[in-house]
Order: sequence, then C-alpha cells, then structure tokens
Amino acid sequence: VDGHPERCVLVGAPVQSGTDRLGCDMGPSAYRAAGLAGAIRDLGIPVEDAGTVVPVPFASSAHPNRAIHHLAETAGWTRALTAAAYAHSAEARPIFLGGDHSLSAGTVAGMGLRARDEGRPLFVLWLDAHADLHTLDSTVSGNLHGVPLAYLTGRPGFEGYFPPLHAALDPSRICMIGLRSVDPAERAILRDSGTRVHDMRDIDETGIVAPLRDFLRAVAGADGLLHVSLDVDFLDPGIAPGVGTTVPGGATFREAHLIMELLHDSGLVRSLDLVELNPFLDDRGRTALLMTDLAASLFGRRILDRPTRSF
Ligand code: EXY
Ligand code: MN
Ligand code: MN
Ligand code: MN
Repeated sequence: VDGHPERCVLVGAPVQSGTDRLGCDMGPSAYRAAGLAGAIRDLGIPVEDAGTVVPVPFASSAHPNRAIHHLAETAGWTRALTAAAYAHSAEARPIFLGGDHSLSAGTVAGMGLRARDEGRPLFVLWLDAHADLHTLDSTVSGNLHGVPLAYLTGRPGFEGYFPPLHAALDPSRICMIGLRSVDPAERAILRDSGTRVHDMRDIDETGIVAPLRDFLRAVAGADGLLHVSLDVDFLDPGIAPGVGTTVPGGATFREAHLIMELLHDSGLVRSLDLVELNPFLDDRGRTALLMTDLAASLFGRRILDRPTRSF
C-alpha cells in the first residue's frame, strides 16, 4: 500500500516477565506452528521470520512498591524491543509475536522512533479488555503487562526503571476498543486524557465501524503511522480461551475480523503486536489459529475484493 513497505517481518518476543501466569513465552512458537508466515505469504506478501529477540541485561534497583514482579527483566525486554522495532520497521512491517503485553512498552517506543524519523505522528489502536494504564505506584497485582500505556504516555514513576522514552505518546492519538475491565486508578487517568475509549457497551450500542472509521480518518488526516496492539483477551473467552486474563463479554470473531478488514482497507497499519497468547491454556491451538486468521486479514483481503481506503 502507498507509503508502506509491503514486506512483513515476524519478530519473536517471548516475554513472560510481565505476568505471573506462565505460558506466554510459548506464544511465538504457537504462531509459527499455526502457520502465520504462510497465511500472509498466501496473500502474495513476502514474509521474513527474524527469529527471536534477546532481552538486554538491565539492572534496576528494587522499587518501593514491593508488589512489582520482574521489573529489571521487563525493563531489559523493553530496551531490546525498542531497538528491534526501530530496526525492523525501516523496510518492513513488523509483527511482534508475544509474549505478554509488557512487550508493547518496547515495540510502541520503537515505532515512535520510526515515526520520528519519518516526520509523522504515531497513533496506536489498543484492542484489549484492559486499559494497561497502571503506574508502578498504582498497580495492585504488580504484573507489568498492566502498565505499558502509562509508561508510553509519559506517566511519572518509571524513571530509573524502564528506559527513558525519546518522546511520550500523545494520549489523544490512542484509540482503545474492547474495554471491560478497568481499575479505578486507570479510570481516573482515562477520564480527561483525550484517549478515544470504546468499551464493550459502546460496541453493543454503536457497533465497531463508526468509532473505528472516525479514528482512521484522524490517522489519515495527520499522515500518521498506525501501530495496532491486539491482546488475545479482546476476544470473547468462549472463542479464545488461550489467555491468562480472560474477561467475559469480549468481541466476537466477526467483530474482530471486521476491524482487521477495515484496517486493511485503510492502508494505514505499519506494525502489529499479537500479545498475551498462552498456549498452555488453549485447546489444540484454537486461539493461535484464530489470532493467525485475524493477523493475516490485517495484511490482505482474503474473502471478496473491495475498494481500499473505504473509511
Ligand atoms: N488491571 C489488572 C492489573 O493491573 O493487574 C489486569 C491487567 C491485565 C493486563 C492484560 C494484558 O491486558
Ligand atoms: Mn513473579
Ligand atoms: Mn493488554
Ligand atoms: Mn488484556
């Protein structure tokens, strides 16, 4: 699509340090077993598998909030993934295979550097049951998969722990769809943030299309670079059980697939996170196969041909 490299690159990010529920580090293997590369190649798009990112050692002192798990390891992943996202997005469209959602602290920071180099604003579509907006002081669980957007939008308290950001992500350039589990501290931040927030009640009342098209018009109008972060728990647990943080009342496959087709039509997506897949909680790869279908539909029309940019 114009303004985008056509080639995809798969980047394994087996991050486990952001959640205590073990199994996320098997995510990249599950996507490879589900045939993600082949599904995208079948659309005529070259796909390279760049293998697996290695976290850099990152010594961070213990944080006063003793609930926090694996802070140094997650900060090391963030540093490595920032570099990987920046490098792999130069001539390709990276798909980051997670791994828990703390990996997005690095991938989105790296895409921010890419956007800076291209002189374009970065926009983020966050498809998730959760806001992932806790600070290191407000997190209750201490699981760092619940903090990436607080870090990325420059909320205080990460200094000396997560690597310093080149620039904070503008909250008004974030669109959240699928929310149905938001903690009080996160709600307070969201209230006047300017972030476009669509919980499942919104989706039930207004549907997916109007809010998404409105956001895509804003991205296109700003000549923005769009990063999509797809958390498995955006989907209803009945169709996607392979995730450690299920919340009832999630998106149907049709709603998720419609989002992917509208995103494909827009031609605006530069990079994608597939996060929180836990194959240990899945049955016979069902969730990995569903996510693979959705990811492929983001990169190419797989059913009927339609005019692009129809938003
Ligand atoms: N807000 C809860 C917490 O902070 O522990 C749940 C976070 C779940 C995060 C998953 C990745 O979306
Ligand atoms: Mn732990
Ligand atoms: Mn998440
Ligand atoms: Mn989630």
